[in-house]
Amino acid sequence: MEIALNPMNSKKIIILENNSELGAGTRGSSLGIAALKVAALKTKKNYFTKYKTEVVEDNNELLHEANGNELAVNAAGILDVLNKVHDQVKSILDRNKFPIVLAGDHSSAAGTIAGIRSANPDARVGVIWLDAHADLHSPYTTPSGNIHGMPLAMSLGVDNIEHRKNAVDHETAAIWSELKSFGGVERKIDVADLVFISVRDTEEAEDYFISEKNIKQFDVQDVRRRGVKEISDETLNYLKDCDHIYLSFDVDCMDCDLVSYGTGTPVPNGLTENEAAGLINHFLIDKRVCCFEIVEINPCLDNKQNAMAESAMRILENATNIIEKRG
Ligand SMILES: [Mn+2]
Repeated sequence: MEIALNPMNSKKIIILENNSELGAGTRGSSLGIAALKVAALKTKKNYFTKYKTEVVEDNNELLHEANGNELAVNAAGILDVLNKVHDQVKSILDRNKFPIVLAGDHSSAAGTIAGIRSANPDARVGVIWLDAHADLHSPYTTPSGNIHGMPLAMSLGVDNIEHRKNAVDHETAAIWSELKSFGGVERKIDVADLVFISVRDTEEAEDYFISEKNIKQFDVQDVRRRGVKEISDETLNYLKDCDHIYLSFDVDCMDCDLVSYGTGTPVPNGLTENEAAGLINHFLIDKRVCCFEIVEINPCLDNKQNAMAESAMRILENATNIIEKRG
């Protein structure tokens, strides 16, 4: 039987699905995109037939095998996925399309940033990181070995070895070196071009790094007190020398008690859905924002059925409309 779908009517946006969850410490974020698709059915807007979707081949079957690398769990499988994310993001940008990346765990962002960098080798790339966590760990500082806590250290090409907590063996050091350098450039971004929003659950080694490097950050109270417009304007102005900006939305930037526990590492006292949406919508008006990524939805952990995916889906629909309209 032939089933006719709506014609794809967007020429601008391509959805890139990366179902990899090798970087997370709890299981289920590979179902995050499926949960988003279920959420989309409620709105009857045919979101997923409007856009061409490309899929990254994952290595999630590796989860069923023992992994001996305790300080960089599943590193080899993740490196392979990140190379593919890099290639596919670069390819989408090379075709002058806007990639919306929907991913399982946040390690995906290292591949996305690498792809943006490769597509724009001479450009300065800024990063806006909406997250409860700083994701600045390396094998030298990680308390868990989970690589979804490391994508920014990979992208910045840093070890934070001054504040090391762990003795790293040669094999781990070698693959970590590859994780920092894949995609052809060792330092994809600079600490001066990074802005944290809603980061509130960090480890000491990360705190030292953030304070020593003077990384720009806005906490939840800043957003609540000053409003999304002022914070987003100040963020974009802070990144005024960047040619391109990547917007990374880890759903755990939102308050787990207000929104949902449907994410791998839920943290209280976060943004409301409206605050997160407001910030994202303001950022996306700026045409330098060249890629938007949503990560870490985990329906297996959701205490309110599919609430996290439904929340993320509302944000995604609004964000997509803004990208479509900005010309
Ligand atoms: Mn994260």
